[in-house]
Amino acid sequence: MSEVPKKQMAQVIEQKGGPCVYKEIDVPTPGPDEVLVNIKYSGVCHTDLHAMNGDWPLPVKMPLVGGHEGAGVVVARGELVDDIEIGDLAGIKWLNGSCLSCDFCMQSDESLCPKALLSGYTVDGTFQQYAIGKAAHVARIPKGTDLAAIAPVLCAGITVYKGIKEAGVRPGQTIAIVGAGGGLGSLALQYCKAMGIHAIGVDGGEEKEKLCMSMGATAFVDFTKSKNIVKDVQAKTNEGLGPHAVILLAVSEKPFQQAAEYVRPRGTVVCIGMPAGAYLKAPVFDTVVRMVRFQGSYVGNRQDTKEALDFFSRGLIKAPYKIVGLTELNDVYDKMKQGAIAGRYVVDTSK
Ligand code: 8ID
Ligand code: ZN
Repeated sequence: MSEVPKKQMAQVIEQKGGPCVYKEIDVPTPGPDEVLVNIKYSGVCHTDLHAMNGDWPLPVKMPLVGGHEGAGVVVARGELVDDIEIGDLAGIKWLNGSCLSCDFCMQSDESLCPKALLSGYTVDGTFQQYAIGKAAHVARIPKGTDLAAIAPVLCAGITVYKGIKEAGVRPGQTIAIVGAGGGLGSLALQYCKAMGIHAIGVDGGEEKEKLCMSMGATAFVDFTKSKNIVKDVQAKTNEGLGPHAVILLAVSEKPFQQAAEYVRPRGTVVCIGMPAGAYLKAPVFDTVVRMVRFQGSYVGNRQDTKEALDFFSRGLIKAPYKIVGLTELNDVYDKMKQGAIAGRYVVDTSK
């Protein structure tokens, strides 16, 4: 561990509501089953803002180093770790660790593990130069990968890839992606394209429309202009029957209540976005006679991670991101609060 410094720079949330404070802290030491990753780039997910605001009914560690889309280089490992080497590229994602032996872990639903450790939420995350991850869970990143470009895949990519699988659609069918111009949304459009699925982007404003069409959306509906979202989304589908699935990524409640109305009969509404205090609401009669399915989808397991990263490595996933210094994290949150981010911001931990 000789080249690993004792001190590092980090963005620390010292109290609920923030802001982040850029300061020097100790470099952590990995436990027996952990690795220490020198984080080069970390994507900024809307979840990081939820964590800072403390607006979910799940207790958050405080003080906290946020971040869970961290890509970097393994610089130290615990004595039980023998399947990842110093110098290997690795990613620290939302699911930092899990027990690997409960019913859920045994069935590869690791995100449901009651002892799951969450990066940048229940354990310190990746808005620091050196972060810890359980070796079993860190994403293996192939040598030569562009670490800034892959960072958003570590949460946004894995999550939407899993969500598409949970939607149960086939190539040639149609998914409406709600919140398509955001971080998760732009990646969802790219995964749909790679998987041969038609994607209708739903978001607001011309910048996001342009982005969605360039990411491979087959159509776009602007929720800020539409007078009837239900009709407008259905009108973009084959025979006006509605999309086979809706993937909800928006951070507002309303679209969660509209989706059941425009999804195709026998279709699936996949909930991924988590607006604070929001509820799902749908008419029971319609849900029954249209045989609508509601599905929550929460990040992905280790195999989903491997598959989602493989799509990236094959050059199929190219979503836009802007690189800023770690020092500028509070500015990124300000833009995020205004819904003004098209795509993803990635912080460079050396700046
Ligand atoms: O595992 C999970 N379920 C998981 C994983 C990662 C992230 C869930 N999330 C959650 C985040 O916590 C957040 O609640 O997904 C949500 C979206 O994260 P994000 O993509 O990182 O957020 P963003 O970049 O701010 O994008 C949100 C988009 O929603 C649009 C906004 O314009 C923005 O582009 N949007 C909103 I707000 N209201 C909308 C509406 N009514 C809308 N789009 C369409 N219709
Ligand atoms: Zn995330």
